Amino acid sequence: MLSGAFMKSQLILVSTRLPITVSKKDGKLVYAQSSGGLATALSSSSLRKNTTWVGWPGIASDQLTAVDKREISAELAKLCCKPIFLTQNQIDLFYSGYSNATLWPMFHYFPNRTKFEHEFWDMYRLVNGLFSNEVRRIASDTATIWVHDYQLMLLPQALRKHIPTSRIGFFLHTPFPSYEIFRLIPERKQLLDGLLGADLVGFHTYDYVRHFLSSIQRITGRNNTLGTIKISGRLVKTDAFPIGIDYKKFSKNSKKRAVKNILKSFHLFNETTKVILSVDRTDYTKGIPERLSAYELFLHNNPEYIGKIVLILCAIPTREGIAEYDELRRTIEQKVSRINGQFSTVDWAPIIYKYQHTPFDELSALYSLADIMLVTPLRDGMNLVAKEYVAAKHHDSGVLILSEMTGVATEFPEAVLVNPNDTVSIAKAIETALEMPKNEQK
Ligand code: GDG
Repeated sequence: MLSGAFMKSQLILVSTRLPITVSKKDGKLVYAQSSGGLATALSSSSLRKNTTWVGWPGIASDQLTAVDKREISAELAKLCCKPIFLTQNQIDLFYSGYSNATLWPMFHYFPNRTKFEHEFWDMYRLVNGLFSNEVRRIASDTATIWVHDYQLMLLPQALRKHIPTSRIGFFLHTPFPSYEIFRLIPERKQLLDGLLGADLVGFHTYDYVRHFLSSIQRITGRNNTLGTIKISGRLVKTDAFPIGIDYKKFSKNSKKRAVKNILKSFHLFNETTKVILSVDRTDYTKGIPERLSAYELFLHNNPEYIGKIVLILCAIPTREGIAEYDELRRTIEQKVSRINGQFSTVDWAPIIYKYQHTPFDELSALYSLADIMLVTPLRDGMNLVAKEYVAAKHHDSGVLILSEMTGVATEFPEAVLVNPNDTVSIAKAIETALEMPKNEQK
């Protein structure tokens, strides 16, 4: 429960992306909801009074006139959001560069995909400084400032310097890797010092807390007492706060008439067709090609399911224009087309592939429809999709096949747990899920 005093004080949420993304179409500004775990998870907090959400609105300032910027600021102010405008060069080096080409792969245990460039780091520092200036402009001395994610690891320290009386929290949405991985980052010490500016540093799981404390000890030489680190008379607490979902939103939505109508419109699926669902951003950490190989193996091993099973693969566009992501999309599309070419009959295809954003009601209908939810990331901080499926199925039967490498696996031991690198065991898990008695599913 939040205390009364906290509820009245000023709360500033800071994340790289705002929950609203602005784009320009035919010269006009268009506003849309941002997709991804952080936006979904925080959207209910933003409804609290006296809250401002600070972040980048998703469009390069080079594309905007002064009038555009004023309009964006005014529109977003109605939603308690404050935009920070970034140039294309800043986005390339800070966002696509240090954040997504250095920290993201490293934090997900992909050191061989990691790029180290001095100019990425210089821009990371500069943009964290820009965020600090903007937050300072609106923060009172007693504000609670809640900084999110790996793109803003230097921000707690920068804010502490200028607003020492504020309360600063930091939450990491990705895994925090083991020391052996973290130590590979050239700027490891500066990143940790940045986080130590916070009063509270939160992670999804105790394993991530343990990894963080071990890096703190070995890189900065600071010890901790039960997760609390003492720094010149100040305490920095660390703990696990596994992120949740708006449970009612997902459990109730499946009962809505609009969602039921969408379900009815899926006339392709008769009672005997088994439906497997897969929903992720198209990111190499999510293990989509490996998942497809496992499904291909399942079809080889179980020809009796030909014509009776369908995999609905919802791949949501993300970080488009970055070579590795474009390459991943091509790999997925080649695999989908190979599997469909190999097994399709004139009136059936084993995979329905969507590379687009799915509206919320349709996503709810798909969760309701699915007999099996296939969540097999190679590494994932938490994974909200797994939680959403369980919530949507709360009165119904269904089976969640879940990667051991997700944060959510520590909370869902009842799921069918798999090693995402082991395609044979994923194919077997599909068989197990299909044969599982209804009462066990429930
Ligand atoms: C990061 C961490 C951590 C996705 N596609 C559509 C859509 N979504 C929604 C899902 C879900 C969210 O986006 C995805 O969240 P995840 O947790 O699965 O994954 P990331 O985006 O990688 O999130 C992750 C999370 O932050 C929170 O801390 O769990 O580990 O990587 O809510 O429903 N929603 C709609 N259409 C789509 O096409 N409506």
